[in-house]
Amino acid sequence: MSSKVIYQNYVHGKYLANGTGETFEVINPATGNVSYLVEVATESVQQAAIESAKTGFAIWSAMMPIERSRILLKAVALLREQNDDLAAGEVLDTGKPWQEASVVDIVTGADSIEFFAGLAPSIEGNQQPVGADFYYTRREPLGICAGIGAWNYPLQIACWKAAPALACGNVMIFKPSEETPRGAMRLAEIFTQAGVPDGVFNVVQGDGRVGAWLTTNEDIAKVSFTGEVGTGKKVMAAAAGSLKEVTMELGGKSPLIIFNDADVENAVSAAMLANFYTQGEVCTNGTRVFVQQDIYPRFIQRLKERTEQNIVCGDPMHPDTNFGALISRDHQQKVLDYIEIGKKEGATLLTGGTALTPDNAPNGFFVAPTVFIDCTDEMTISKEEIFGPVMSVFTFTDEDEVIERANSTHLGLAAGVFTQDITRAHRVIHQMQAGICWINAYGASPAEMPVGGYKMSGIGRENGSETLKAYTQIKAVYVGMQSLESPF
Ligand code: TXE
Repeated sequence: MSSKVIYQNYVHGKYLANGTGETFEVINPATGNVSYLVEVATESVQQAAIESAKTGFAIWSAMMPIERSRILLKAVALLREQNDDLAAGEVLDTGKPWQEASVVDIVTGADSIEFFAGLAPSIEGNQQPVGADFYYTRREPLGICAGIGAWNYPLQIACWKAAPALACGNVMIFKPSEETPRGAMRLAEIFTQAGVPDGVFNVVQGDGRVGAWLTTNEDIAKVSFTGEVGTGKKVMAAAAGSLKEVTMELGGKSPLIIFNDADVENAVSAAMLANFYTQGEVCTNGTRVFVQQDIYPRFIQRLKERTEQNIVCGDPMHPDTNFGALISRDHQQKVLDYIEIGKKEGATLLTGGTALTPDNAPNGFFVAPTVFIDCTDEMTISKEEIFGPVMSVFTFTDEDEVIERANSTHLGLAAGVFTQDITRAHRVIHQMQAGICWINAYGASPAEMPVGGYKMSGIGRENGSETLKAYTQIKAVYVGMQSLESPF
């Protein structure tokens, strides 16, 4: 019998036993040890979650939006009060540095809930006269929404999906990645503490099989999914069976373009942020760095120096650590395999390229911050999402060339441009086939800014007032003000 803590599924404002005792292990990526166990959402839990959501919806959707807003804002206050404890939980589940989690993960999750709580009372329909008659519209909630999360920003992703859904009067059944179950459970506890009625935010645990159930269940109106492109296709295909609406936040292989006139230090900062923040496990990462030929030597020199001098890899809870462990041993091996392919296909290692065993975390799943130069567009490491700390650097001559090369991918999540020429910056970024773009910046994603991909990188948006439309449906009501004419 394991001595580890066993968490359960969160249904109707409390933890619910799954009846079979079937559990899965959650590993701490920095130590390789089992942190805790979680019960899988069995059929009895799944059914309970649906019944609970129906009950919650009847109460929550009948509330005034301002009432929903008040309750959600109490949850925001609790998230911010509990920031450090919640952040520590994210570090233990993901292996990301405390330096990041303590200032980004919970903060950006709370920001999104705060943003949509503020919008809730402004959701309105419209009215237009039609002769003596008139029609009006109502924006009504969809009902039960499913959220399916990835493992790189667990609590933030749960918040970003719950915020617009709940603000609009929907309820959510959320399944976090099986790699990182903790954050969603803490969010559910906080929602209950804040006064969110039972059943409005339920958390079911398990792998793709539980996820697949969410995508096919007839009582679920919409699925919001974050994950790999391949999984996204399965989710969308499964959702088609019951005509669910979908939001797809998928992978990327995004370009970061550095022109000759760019500030070198800022450009190097962007390249490092876009490849080494969260040890490279960020969907919007600019993993294809295109550098114009004149600035290239200086850029490469500073990139190597700063990568080798300024990155502190180790125990992610240590305050000095700014580069943590990858999510699992399998993922570590997947990234190392890509590095070997890069070498085999002729790219040159500028720095990194191996696993790391830091003294203060010798058993964790670490890979060195890695930079390949002399890359060609045809290489595997130039085309496929690695989702680890592996940067591919290319040179280019002119603007038309780099635009064509940057867009030559089936993905289209993000893009960045560094130049002091303001007209060139906007001219180039407007031609990027990507949904999330930065000029002389990289990675910032405030709640006000809608984010989502072009092409195979996704459908729909998260954050931004745009996203409210994805969580309401329009009802038109025509009102006759006179006796009804009829030929019959
Ligand atoms: O994804 P997976 P991961 C992307 C990132 C990378 C991926 C990494 O670019 O590609 O996410 O996350 C569940 N039906 N983004 O490895 O394996 C599974 O249990 C239903 C993009 O977690 O696809 C997990 O909960 N669900 C993003 C979830 O899907 C299924 C930002 C994701 O798993 C399923 C962050 C199935 N058949 C990461 N199979 C963005 N664009 O914003 C698995 N799952």
